[in-house]
Amino acid sequence: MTANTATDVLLHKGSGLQVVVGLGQSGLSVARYLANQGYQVAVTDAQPAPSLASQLPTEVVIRQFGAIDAELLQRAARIIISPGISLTTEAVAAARRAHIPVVSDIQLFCEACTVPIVAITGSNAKSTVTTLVGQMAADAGINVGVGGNIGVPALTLLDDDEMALAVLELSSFQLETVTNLGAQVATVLNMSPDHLDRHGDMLGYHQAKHRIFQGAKSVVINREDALTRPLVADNLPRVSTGIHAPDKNQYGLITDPEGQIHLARGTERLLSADKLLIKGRHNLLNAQAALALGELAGLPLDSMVQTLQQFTGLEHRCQYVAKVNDIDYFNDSKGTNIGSTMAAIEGLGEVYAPKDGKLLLILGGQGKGQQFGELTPFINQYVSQVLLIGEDAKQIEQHLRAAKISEDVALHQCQTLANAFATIQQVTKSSLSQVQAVLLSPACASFDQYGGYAERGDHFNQLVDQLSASKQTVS
Ligand code: UMA
Ligand code: ADP
Repeated sequence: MTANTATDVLLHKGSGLQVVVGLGQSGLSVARYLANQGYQVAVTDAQPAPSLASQLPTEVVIRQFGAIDAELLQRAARIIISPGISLTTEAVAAARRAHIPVVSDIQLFCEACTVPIVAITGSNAKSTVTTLVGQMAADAGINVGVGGNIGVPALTLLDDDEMALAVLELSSFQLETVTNLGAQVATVLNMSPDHLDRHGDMLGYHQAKHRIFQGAKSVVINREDALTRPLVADNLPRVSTGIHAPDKNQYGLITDPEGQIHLARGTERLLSADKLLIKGRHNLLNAQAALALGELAGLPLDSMVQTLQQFTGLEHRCQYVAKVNDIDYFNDSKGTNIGSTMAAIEGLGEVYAPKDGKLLLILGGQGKGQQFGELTPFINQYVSQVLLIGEDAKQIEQHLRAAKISEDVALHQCQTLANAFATIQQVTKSSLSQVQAVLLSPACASFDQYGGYAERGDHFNQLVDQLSASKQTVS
């Protein structure tokens, strides 16, 4: 699939130094890819001894670790920046001022990729929808590559010569240095504040996300969120998703007189919502997005509907863990921004409210510059106890109080998840708390206390297991 002829190699050797900034997963994939293409490659990373250095190809001899090497960047013909590194990092900003091109691994990928690309971004639901579309393509017998922000560096997909379709989850960090992606179909699934510490404000974040539409052949938009519409290219084929009955050839929901909800395309009922294993209104939108993307990528509708019925969802996304002492525990550690936490509170809150049940919400970590007061209406409606953890816990409490959190909601500063579990045992002793479910949906990054959301979610699951085991020992 990749252009890697002897002539290319010769050409590349003369095309100047390629400097890879950041030696994480994506930096390693870039260094390998470019070295394999015959480029002269250098790598720099702020860590003194990045753990992936031992996996670099031997041809990569220039390795500057311990700081991002500003002088090396000034010698670059092109810089390939890792998504976790901000363009405002001084050495990178100086190189840009010197008119040295700065691109991401995704730019290299789309320039080399010869098969159609399904490109997916959004504040939330990216991994869920990307996995679903990938599964739909695989079930339809297509050799599909699934990668990007989901954890498989995009360039590694090019190793498969037989790949016929690429499904990419893309973050705003990856998109901010991508030009003319040229996807077969592109979407911004939804937009709510996230990564504002990196993008400055919602406008900067929106601009980065919307680069996904550059050169797209078709688009999927979310009718519930005007910020998902491309600002240009109104003439492109487009399919929309939403919570109301859809127009012809669009996706939406149709509710029977008996109250049964169906996923629908135009007037055609495709599947009743209770056949889906992933629950909540947000997942009905996610299922539609996957169908619409699949349709524009040429996947057969019948087969996609079959896949939907098998899909059990991903770990750490409103994942049911266990029932202990009559309380359900849910791990939504991937709820790392207020938009996802709102969806989780509303989705689960609606399940327990008819039984007079309330949620106990564990919130906190690194706040990323978000306005947590926006959670207050959801908390006031569905939550009776909020347990705060992590480095921005105090600030989150201030935001919630400033936004008039109800006096019926108790706030507890717990600092750590382990302390939170001690508090859970205290507060749930009283039936007055009304708590029927514990929800970890922190609306924050985890890096102050954990290696990532998965580690935080695993710790939560482990604490639930311990609680369950201690209960069995006592009884
Ligand atoms: N580094 C520096 N200076 C800095 C910051 C980082 O030198 O200022 C170095 C670190 O020392 C480290 C390397 O850069 O060695 C890490 O690079 P990275 O943070 O870009 O991480 P990768 O391992 O390359 O993983 C990246 C994505 N990470 C981020 O965007 C932060 C992964 O998304 C992605 O799966 C992977 O590429 C493959 O495409 C993770 C993520 O957290 C899951 N994404 C964010 C999110 O989903 O919210 C956007
Ligand atoms: P991403 O890859 O964008 O982070 P995930 O599929 O991993 O998305 O889900 C992240 C979080 O967002 C989870 O906590 C999940 O419960 C929540 N979520 C899933 N779909 C939606 C949606 N349509 N709107 C808001 N939140 C959602």
